[in-house]
Amino acid sequence: MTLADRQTITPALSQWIIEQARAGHRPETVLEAMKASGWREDVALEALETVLSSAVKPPAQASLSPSPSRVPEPALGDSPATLWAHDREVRVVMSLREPRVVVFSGLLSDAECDEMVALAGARLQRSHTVDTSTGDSEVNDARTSDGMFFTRAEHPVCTLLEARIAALLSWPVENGEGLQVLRYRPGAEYKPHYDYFDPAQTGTPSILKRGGQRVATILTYLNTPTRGGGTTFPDVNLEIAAQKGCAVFFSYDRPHPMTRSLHGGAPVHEGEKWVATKWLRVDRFD
Ligand code: PD2
Ligand code: ZN
Repeated sequence: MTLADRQTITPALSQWIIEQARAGHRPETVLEAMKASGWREDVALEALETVLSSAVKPPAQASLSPSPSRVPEPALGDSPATLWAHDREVRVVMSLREPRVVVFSGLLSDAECDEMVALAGARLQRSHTVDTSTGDSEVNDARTSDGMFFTRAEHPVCTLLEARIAALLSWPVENGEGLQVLRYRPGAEYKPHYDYFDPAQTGTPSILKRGGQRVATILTYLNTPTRGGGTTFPDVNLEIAAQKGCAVFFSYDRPHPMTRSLHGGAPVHEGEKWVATKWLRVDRFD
């Protein structure tokens, strides 16, 4: 029997459509995917309309996006100029509520940045990203930097940065992945993406077994590129300039585009850019 012979809206198909909507895929995208796997357009459209119109009726509407998690957050309640981060004062440069973005200066000293660059430099390789359909890491054209990973507390300077981040964001050190250092040469960039793992991808459940979802990112700039290399948030037309020792923190309370946490590394035009990324999980990352 071919697919065309049995084009009815089964419970499995309804569930799949709801999952696509929950993952933030637009109905048009889901329609294209159904057509590509052999569904007639009229049947696919009817299935989408039937399933989505019943799924969006309250109270089912809330279940269309994943429920929110607790997220790391700096104590900015009374708008302090500085925050104490383990062993030093860090300055608050700017904050945005939606998406949640906070920029700090003085998270690392110049000497600490230089040390991290020297330690990482010898171990750089063409950057990989996690392929969420398999859980494996792969070279990706969207990311033309070179990178390496430290394990947690691998060097005293890593331990210090990790302790500062934990104190600044009131989030356990144990919930952090090891620091990743990236180097971008002129022309290199990291195209806009989300840092959370896409729930619709088949490899995601296996990735989430260790530490659960990512819920926040803090990028620390280890040098100042001469031109270009900012971190962009295209949904809100925001660009954070890369400045040595400064850091940009952003959180996403659910793995969904509604967090507006889409972000990218703009192309470097002149000089190099070095950055240390720390991803924070909802649970312990052991
Ligand atoms: O280097 C950056 O500015 C950047 C931008 C977006 C890094 C990352 N994402 C990342 O490491 O996830
Ligand atoms: Zn990112």
